[in-house]
Amino acid sequence: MTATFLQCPKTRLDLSTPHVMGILNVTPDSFSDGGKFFNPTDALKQVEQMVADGATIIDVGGESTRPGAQDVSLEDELNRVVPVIKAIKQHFDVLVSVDTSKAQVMEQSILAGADIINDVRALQNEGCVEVLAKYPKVPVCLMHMQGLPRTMQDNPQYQDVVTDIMAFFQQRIEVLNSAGISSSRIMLDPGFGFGKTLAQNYELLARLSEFEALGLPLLIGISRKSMIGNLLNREVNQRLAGSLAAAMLSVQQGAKIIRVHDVPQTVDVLKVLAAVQQ
Ligand code: 9MG
Repeated sequence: MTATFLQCPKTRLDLSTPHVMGILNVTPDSFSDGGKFFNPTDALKQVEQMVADGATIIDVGGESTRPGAQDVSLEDELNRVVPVIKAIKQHFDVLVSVDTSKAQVMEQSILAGADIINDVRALQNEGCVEVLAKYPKVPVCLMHMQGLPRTMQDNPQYQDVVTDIMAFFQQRIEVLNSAGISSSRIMLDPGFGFGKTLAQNYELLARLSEFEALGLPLLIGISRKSMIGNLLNREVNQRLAGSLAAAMLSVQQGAKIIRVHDVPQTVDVLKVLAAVQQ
């Protein structure tokens, strides 16, 4: 049975109903909204809107993870995310996750008030497991990625996309458990678009319910991604309908947190689904 709540530093997140995580990229170059919320005032306005629209988590990211993205220095990433996390926690009653793969950014973000760590590299970078082990109330999302953002779409290969990702998760869960990080703090994310072909992404979406066997909450990010654009032949700003369909299919198969750009529309879709499921 998958856990029905997630313990965060100051609250318990009830997972009996799905949550919408609003994306806040404080980067100049993210694929969909790069540069839009780089200025802290614009960032806070966007947070206010996402919270009003029903987001219960805001995912703050200071490094673009789109295919081909350039690395960001530690100093730049800290300067981007830490003041924004502090300001969000000061002004809004909302959970904040930080999307980072750097141990120092994780630690400074936690000290600034971040509730959740979201790592597309699943805590594989040096020092990350140790930082999480030091803060026993902070949960973490481990995402699967084959390769690295700059080259991950070159020629992704799997024997079986679901089985291979499950094996990766099992291995990472063991590493974290051995370091003292209990499974009750771990969420999993198969990493749509991160080292996967179009066919592999849709196979993953079709078979998402198989991850329930691991018994940990699933977080899903498909919003406006290329797997929508390439299937439908749509530019980034025309991918709403495809993203909503993917969100609904994910929640129907057990996903607990949906990471999105379009908060109010996703909240509506999940309300319709909940009405049917009741
Ligand atoms: C930061 N980021 C970009 N895409 C993502 C996804 O699909 N999942 C998670 N957890 N983080 C993501």
